[in-house]
Amino acid sequence: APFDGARNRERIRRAMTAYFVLGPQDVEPLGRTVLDAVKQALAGGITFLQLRAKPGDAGDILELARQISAILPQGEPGIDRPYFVIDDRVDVAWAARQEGLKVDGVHVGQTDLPVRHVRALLGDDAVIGLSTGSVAEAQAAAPLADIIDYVGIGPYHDTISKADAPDGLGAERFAAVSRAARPLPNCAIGGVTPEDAPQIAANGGDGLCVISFICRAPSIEHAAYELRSAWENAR
Ligand code: TZP
Ligand code: MG
Repeated sequence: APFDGARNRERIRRAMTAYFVLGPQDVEPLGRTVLDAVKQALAGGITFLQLRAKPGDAGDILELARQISAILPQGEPGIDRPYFVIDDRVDVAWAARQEGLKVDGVHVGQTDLPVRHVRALLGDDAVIGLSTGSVAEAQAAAPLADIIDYVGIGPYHDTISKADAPDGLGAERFAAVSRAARPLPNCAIGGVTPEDAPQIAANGGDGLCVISFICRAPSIEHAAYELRSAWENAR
């Protein structure tokens, strides 16, 4: 494949395979810690990680990012270790990168800072993801393919993990959104489990993004492994 710049779109597309999102709110009610959950998910082979702490003070998120960074393997993201991004907080992602943490960038939503400003603040080699939930949002994202690195598309099914989320898109609407987002890599999020892998793969998805499937599993390591295997078998 031709070289596609410092951020390497095809490497990011491959890393959509098993994308794990979590914050204290997702695990602490279950008697787990973010750090333990991340350790186990790393052992299971996740390919992308997002720290999504809601609510979260900047200093607290930065401290969690330091702790996560310390347990991530050395080396290249997408090759030697999962990519690691921070949800919403461009300021925290910037500070983390200033500190030399293994924080690759940020994932923003439709009402966060516009992505051209995010790119200007974080620089050329940061990874920037954007949430999309409709064909219109994906059509607006696709021309920004020089600015953003991937889109999250969802909710795929109804979700229990995001209070203000609309109803699930279902496979057919997901297909239309993923088509509109091309050539950007994408992941499907919202009630996703390994069982969804064949349908998501058949409808233009590049990978599986989950909170509860991993956070609520009896074995986080096993769940992460199942998620990754399901995608590798389906694509
Ligand atoms: N954005 C759309 S759905 C969702 C987010 C953050 C939550 C996904 O969590 P789960 O538990 O995998 O449905
Ligand atoms: Mg957000």
